[in-house]
Amino acid sequence: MENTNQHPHKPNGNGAVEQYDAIIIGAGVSGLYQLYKLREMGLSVRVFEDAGGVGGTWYWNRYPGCRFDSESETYGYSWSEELLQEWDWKEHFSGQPENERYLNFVADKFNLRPHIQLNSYVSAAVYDENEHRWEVQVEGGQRARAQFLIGAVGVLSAKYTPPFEGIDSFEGESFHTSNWPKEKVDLTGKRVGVIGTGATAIQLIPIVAEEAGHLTVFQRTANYAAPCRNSEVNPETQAVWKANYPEIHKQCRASSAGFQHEFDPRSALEVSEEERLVLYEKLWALPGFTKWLGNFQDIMTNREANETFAEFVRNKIRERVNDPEVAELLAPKDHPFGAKRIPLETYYYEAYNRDNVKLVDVNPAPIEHVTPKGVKTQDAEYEFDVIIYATGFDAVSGPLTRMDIRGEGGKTFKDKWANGPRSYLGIQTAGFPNFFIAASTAFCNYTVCAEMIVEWIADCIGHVREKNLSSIAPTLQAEQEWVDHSNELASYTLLTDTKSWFMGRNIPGKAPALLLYANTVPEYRRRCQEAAASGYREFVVH
Ligand code: NA7
Repeated sequence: MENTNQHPHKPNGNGAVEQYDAIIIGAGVSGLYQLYKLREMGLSVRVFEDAGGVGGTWYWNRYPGCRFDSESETYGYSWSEELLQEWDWKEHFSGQPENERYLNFVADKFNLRPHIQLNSYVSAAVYDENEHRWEVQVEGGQRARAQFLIGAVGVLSAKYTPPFEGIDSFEGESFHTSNWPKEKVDLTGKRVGVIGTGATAIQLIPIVAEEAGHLTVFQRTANYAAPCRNSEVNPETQAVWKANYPEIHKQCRASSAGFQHEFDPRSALEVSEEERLVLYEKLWALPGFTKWLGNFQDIMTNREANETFAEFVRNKIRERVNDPEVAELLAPKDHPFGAKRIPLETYYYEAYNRDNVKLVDVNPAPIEHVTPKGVKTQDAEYEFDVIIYATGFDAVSGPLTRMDIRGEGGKTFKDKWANGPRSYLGIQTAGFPNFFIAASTAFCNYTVCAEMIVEWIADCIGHVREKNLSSIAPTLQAEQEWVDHSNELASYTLLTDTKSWFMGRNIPGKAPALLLYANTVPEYRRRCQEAAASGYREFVVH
């Protein structure tokens, strides 16, 4: 296999401006498939990737315990029967090392590497209105131009570290989970502090707890974590998947959220408490997001219905944590179940029964700053050898607004999205012709919607080329209607009042807006298909 840490030729920035048909930013799940699609169509394509290897999320998030929260057989690409038959998933919820291997396998199998330039962060992209071309600037000075620019930068790739004073003064080692080193980090016997208790921390904590001498977890908001129930895939199951992939993918595409789970059509409130508990126990015993996406249909829209399950989960936490005070701290009471992303866990709650693990609630006494020796909260000082920031991401808009992207009239993308995402279909933005966002921003099993979006973009680019057009961008009206429609859908959910990355509320100063499209997968696909089938009626073309 080709060495993923190097690239044959990274120009030094003094050369001429390179010309391509399309430039893709990012070589993760979406970017790799976009590259494959556009190459198949005969376009010259360049992918610029910030990382030292392909894989996106699965390159960066190599912290201990990192894995899919989707069933492996539903997360893998569906577009190559050969790939589906050749690849064996080892675990039902595959871990980061295997996921990274998978995406490297894809890059090799489809000969994608010659088109990918690693260690290349795109810092700026400017649209040339006369030539209908994008010119991108890669950090270090290299420039390249293309008619089409695709931001395949993911939704959770711009890491967020709270701006604690003194971070750089810390004398021990510190890591953000999404910038975890490739080399093993030895925590044996060390005093470790973990800041954050989101999905990432919840995967990480049980493993760190076993290795560290002492672990202190700083929690601001408790989460409703549910058992992942991961296991190895046996050969029989592997064979069943391989024989049934078309059916598996069909089921995912037809479901509300791109999984093989489907909501129970009944209301939680129309059945007796006894009946409710029977379903809840059954869901609890199953792997994956069944507890969320196989639940009564109204748990995500009706507060009272939601509370019946929220209390069920709190009781499960209380059963598993020995110290009742710690259990109460871990049992969320400030937001509905599912209003934040449900983390899947493996012995997370049991970690707090260990003598070497301490939970610190930072609500009464927030973290004030980082010191050379550790962390200072308002009422205590904690000394550490290692601090782990599991503090999340500037989601969805962050990776895009951190680049200096300028569309028609020099308008910046950052300004355009200052009050929340403004797009049509989550894919294109008015005033930024030929710029496409290839990231799944639906409530969707990531790859299921990402594939659909990548294919939509490829078709749209095919349309522009076929009709000899120069550019395409949605009308302002189509964009406004999409924003209104998305906000209306958001208003029917229980998501909007919660402080979560879904709402951008985890980032101080970020305008609150639901960053994901709260519709079902079939309905989202229907709208995307309609936009194309109408002959791109809602778009301005030149
Ligand atoms: P999350 O879910 O955004 O979690 C970040 C955590 O960091 C969360 O518990 C935060 O508390 C905590 N945090 C952030 N800033 C602070 C400060 N200043 N003090 C204390 N605690 C803080 O990110 P993850 O990486 O866990 O997961 C992101 C997604 O990746 C996940 O949903 C999956 O889709 C994959 P808060 O909740 O804001 O009170």
